[in-house]
Amino acid sequence: MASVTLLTVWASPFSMRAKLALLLKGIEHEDLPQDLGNKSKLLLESNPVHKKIPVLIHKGKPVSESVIIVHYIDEVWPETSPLLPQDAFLRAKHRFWTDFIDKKIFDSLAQFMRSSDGGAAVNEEFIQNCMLLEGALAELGSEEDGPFFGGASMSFLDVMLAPYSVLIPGVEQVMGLKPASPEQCPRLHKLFGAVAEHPSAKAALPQIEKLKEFIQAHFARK
Ligand SMILES: N[C@@H](CCC(=O)N[C@@H](CS)C(=O)NCC(=O)O)C(=O)O
Repeated sequence: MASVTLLTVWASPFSMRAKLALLLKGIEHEDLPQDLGNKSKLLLESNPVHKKIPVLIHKGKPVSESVIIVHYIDEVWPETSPLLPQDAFLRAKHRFWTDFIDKKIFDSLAQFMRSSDGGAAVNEEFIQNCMLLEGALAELGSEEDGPFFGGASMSFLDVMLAPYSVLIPGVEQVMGLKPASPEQCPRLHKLFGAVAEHPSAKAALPQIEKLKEFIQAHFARK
């Protein structure tokens, strides 16, 4: 096994985060794609509590949970592309909005995907959550500094959010999600546009067309 190995599923937004952090930092690693319908001994032994991907195995030691994995990567390889800001208050902000993304953005999107009534109410909630995130972008940095939370370069929060740049259009195009408009969330639209152009993100995130096939096969309402 390589010194750095990622147990992964390509369509998982959580896997995408770990992969993107590794690529941003230029860390040599091996991907071990997992079948969640038939979990490997390695996955079960590496993440015995949740039995979920992603898991990062570094020098034989497993680290689970995407947020914890990206923190770990940033701490172990601090010299290239630091992801979290130096300032403790700004670090707290990155952690706060990461928690918001996982608790509010992900949950409202997942609820929309599971809804049996067309999901209009939860779609509205999703848009409101995106608008709160838009406010965070304005609060944490000026547009002149660059499109990302990290200004010109991707930061921790950008890594957390990047998978949504493919997930949202995928769910929009397959399941009819109404995303926040460019008028409602101009900075968020620019951020997603910049993610689509970023070389590491291009390598870490799937093509929207491929993701759409996955969403169609696994989530589309019959
Ligand atoms: N909070 C976890 C979520 C990871 C997660 O939900 N992984 C899913 C795939 S997207 C999984 O492994 N599911 C397998 C299962 O639930 O049995 C993280 O951030 O890493």
